[in-house]
Amino acid sequence: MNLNNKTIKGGYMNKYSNLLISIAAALLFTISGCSSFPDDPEDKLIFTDDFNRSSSATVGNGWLEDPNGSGCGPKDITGAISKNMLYFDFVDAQSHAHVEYSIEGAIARLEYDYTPQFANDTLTSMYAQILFRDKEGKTLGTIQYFRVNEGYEPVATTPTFYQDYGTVPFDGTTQYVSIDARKILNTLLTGVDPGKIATTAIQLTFSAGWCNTTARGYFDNVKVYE
Ligand SMILES: [Ca+2]
Repeated sequence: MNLNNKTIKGGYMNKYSNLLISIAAALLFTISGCSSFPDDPEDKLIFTDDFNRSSSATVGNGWLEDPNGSGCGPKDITGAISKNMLYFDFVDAQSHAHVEYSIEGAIARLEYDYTPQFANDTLTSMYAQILFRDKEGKTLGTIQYFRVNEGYEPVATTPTFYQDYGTVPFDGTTQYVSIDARKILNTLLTGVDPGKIATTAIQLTFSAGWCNTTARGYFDNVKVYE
């Protein structure tokens, strides 16, 4: 779903539908005693980061930073905080940089926004990975939500790897993502034993395939549910 969908969806909300929702929420409160009204009542929000903090060269709030590390040009590019978002800024660079946040157990859902701001070449991508790991830290299975401007082909699903593939313009439009990790784990990652999952790592990656790529992008509003 992109921002346009969000806007269209919001456009349907008139005062009457708001009233109906209020009545429905009031009924739910009465019946269940539940004060919240989540999308999926089974999912519980366990981690959130809106990156609303001072601009900084480091991301903070428990995120590990992994620089691009290889390829042409500078090899020390990491995430930063800019405009109250997580920011990646490649200038004449290559390869991929990511940040990672680790959570105990298997997560149910990951949501975030991202803005592919600018890219001067193809093979520029922004993606999230959900890595299910055992107690030794070995990755048992991976969900990858992959978006590239142009040039990469989809990667086939295996019992331990699932890719949601798509193309996206680097034109500054904010995109919303919701990944049903529990469903993918239970139905597609058939090679992963859920009982062996000790931690889930969330990785947010910015990647440039060509030398001399100048590209920028933001991630924001990360929400993790269990
Ligand atoms: Ca923010």
